[in-house]
Amino acid sequence: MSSPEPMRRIGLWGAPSCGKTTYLASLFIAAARAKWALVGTDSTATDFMTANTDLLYQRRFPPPTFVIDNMSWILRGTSHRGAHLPGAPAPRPTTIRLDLMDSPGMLFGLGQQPPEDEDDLGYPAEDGKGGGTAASFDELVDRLVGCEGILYLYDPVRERDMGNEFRYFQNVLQRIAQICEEKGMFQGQYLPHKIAVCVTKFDDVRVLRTAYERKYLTYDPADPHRFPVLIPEHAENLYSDLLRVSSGGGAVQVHETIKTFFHRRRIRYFASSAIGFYKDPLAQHFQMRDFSNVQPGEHDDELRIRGPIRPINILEPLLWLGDDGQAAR
Ligand SMILES: Nc1nc2c(ncn2[C@@H]2O[C@H](COP(=O)(O)OP(=O)(O)O)[C@@H](O)[C@H]2O)c(=O)[nH]1
Ligand SMILES: [Mg+2]
Repeated sequence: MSSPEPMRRIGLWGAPSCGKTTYLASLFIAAARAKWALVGTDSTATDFMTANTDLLYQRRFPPPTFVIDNMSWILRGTSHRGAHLPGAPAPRPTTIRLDLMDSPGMLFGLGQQPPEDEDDLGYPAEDGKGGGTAASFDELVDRLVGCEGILYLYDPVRERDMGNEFRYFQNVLQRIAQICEEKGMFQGQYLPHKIAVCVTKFDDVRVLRTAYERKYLTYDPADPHRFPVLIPEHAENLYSDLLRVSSGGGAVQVHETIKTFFHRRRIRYFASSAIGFYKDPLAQHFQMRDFSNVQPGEHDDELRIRGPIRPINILEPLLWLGDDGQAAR
């Protein structure tokens, strides 16, 4: 009889408003569809998931979160790794712990105070809870260091407008590196972690068009809707192309830094969407001229989701990170 794998820990990390909460809200849906159970580790985590998943079903996005979220969920399912190969290991029960690292304080670590005009960084200036403290920063970085895998969400749409990704990223990464140095965790020049670099909002017109124009797309012949699928070999190209068109230009440096600090066998690129594409119910297939699943609200300026939720690549990065068999030694 096969014994259960030890629990793998994954930290979910990304700049404010890159889509972490929406990612989590759709994870419950994506996981259930793939027969993976997602369970909160306490009632705060469960209530958060219930409320945000419910909002998605109401075709609304979760509200912004400005407080420090110290929440975790456990993903339970069966790993079929290599099932298609001869002599494959038997499917085995798998348990993955997902920690949300979501704090404005991540940006301003080491006791720095947020600048006066926070608006350009995506937080309300009047929010007293949003500033972050040295303790919260250190605590969250410590938790990231303690994970085997890091799910790093990158929002190309936000970056195009704000252009502060590198500033945000390097602040956290340098601290992670320092702690790993102190603890003797480096493996040669590399951090020991796996990192899934995940471009969010794949359904956004600007993101999908880039992939389409560069010929990075295909579709699954078994999919009756013929929704576009990113060719896995092009996932890194899409990420790097999107970085190059971002407003600050500094975002390109994030990619270089990832490749400097993480072993290439421990990096994988994905493009995900929490909500998926819209398909006109009367059309036979997905249509390139009308696929946006987001629309303005009729009575307010809150964005609404237009059609059914079809999460794309939401569970996949977690399963890759949670798989201990591929990490380079
Ligand atoms: N088009 C699209 N927009 C998204 C998606 N996920 C999030 N968003 C948008 O990004 C905003 C911020 O997302 P949120 O999850 O709150 O980011 P967080 O601050 O990282 O938790 C949402 O209000 C949506 O407008 C997605 O999959 N597709
Ligand atoms: Mg949030």
